[in-house]
Amino acid sequence: MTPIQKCIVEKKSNLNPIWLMRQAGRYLPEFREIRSKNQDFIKLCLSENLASEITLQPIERFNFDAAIIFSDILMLPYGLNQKVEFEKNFGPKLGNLNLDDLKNIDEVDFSFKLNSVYKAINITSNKINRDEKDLIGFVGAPWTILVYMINKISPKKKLKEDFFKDEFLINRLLSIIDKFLKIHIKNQVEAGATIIQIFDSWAGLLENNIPEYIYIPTLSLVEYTKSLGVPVICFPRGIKDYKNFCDIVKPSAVNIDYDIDPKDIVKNIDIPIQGGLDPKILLQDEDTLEKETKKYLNIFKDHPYIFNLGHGIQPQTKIEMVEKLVKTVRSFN
Ligand code: 1CP
Repeated sequence: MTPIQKCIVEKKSNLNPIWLMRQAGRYLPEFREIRSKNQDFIKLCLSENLASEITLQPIERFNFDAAIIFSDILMLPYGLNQKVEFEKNFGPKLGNLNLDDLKNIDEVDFSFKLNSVYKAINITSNKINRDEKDLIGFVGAPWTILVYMINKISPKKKLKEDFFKDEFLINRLLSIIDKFLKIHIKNQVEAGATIIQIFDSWAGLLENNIPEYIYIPTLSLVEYTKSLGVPVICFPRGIKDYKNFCDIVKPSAVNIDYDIDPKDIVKNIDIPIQGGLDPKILLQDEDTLEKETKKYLNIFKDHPYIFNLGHGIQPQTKIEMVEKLVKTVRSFN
């Protein structure tokens, strides 16, 4: 069993496995080199050999305990035939939504469109030592996918006032998203993903109706993933009440964000915990990094804990700082 599986399934503490959210990406020079020759981001995600190579880059450099497949949460709307583009220095731009088109997509069309993602997982799965390392597949949570599909660009700090105006559209979309996220999860697991992480990057934008948009739709995916025999890690970024989230949604593990007090969490939540360290700490000096890293390790010393960040690693992060972080975690006891 891998260290992460021991931590999640057997609830062992003191193992401190480590991987980092967005570890395969922009802070790595070897990634930037590939990216500079591949301007179309979606096409790059769908180039199975390159996607697998990028997935393994941070493993080769830092020997992390898990690889996370190089893909994007927005492959879901892409698979549903909504146009998705990534514009430099701006972020994602999605095309218009047409419910009639969406209704015509079936499982076969969708899986065919995303087939290269599954091939990339399969190639990677055959290249890693599966007794030692996990291969993480992932999806965006229904709420976060809904936000991108309706808003069409990053909402940044808040939703437009008329976001909820078309109740029929929202309800139809949520049911389509639920169906295809499950297909996407199943395909990733069949291709070799050993854990699924659900990224709810915009959970913090919701003040009301959290059961309706977050708990219920996420619970549906968590139960489905567990039924496939695979652990599921949730990251409801910015949600105020992590304890309530865990009590209702019952993920196999939960990733906390950097605004959360880890001391409160360790007292109140008994499921395995992942993450927490503010990715901006990696932009400071080595001593601060060591101190902050040890703070998390000490607080979670008697709790099943997977070391990770409280959000994705920043593009400006220096390689030496990641090396320092890994060394601090690996030598802690
Ligand atoms: O080179 C580039 O310009 C592309 C940058 C990039 C990368 C490297 C994007 C565009 N996506 C990715 C890969 C990616 N995205 C991974 C790969 C595996 C890894 O190394 O972790 C993962 C897990 C994601 C997940 C993702 N995409 C999330 C959830 C996590 C989070 O950071 O909150 C979100 C919100 C996205 C959307 C997205 N994709 C890319 C960007 C710039 C964004 C965010 C835009 C926004 O702020 O709305």
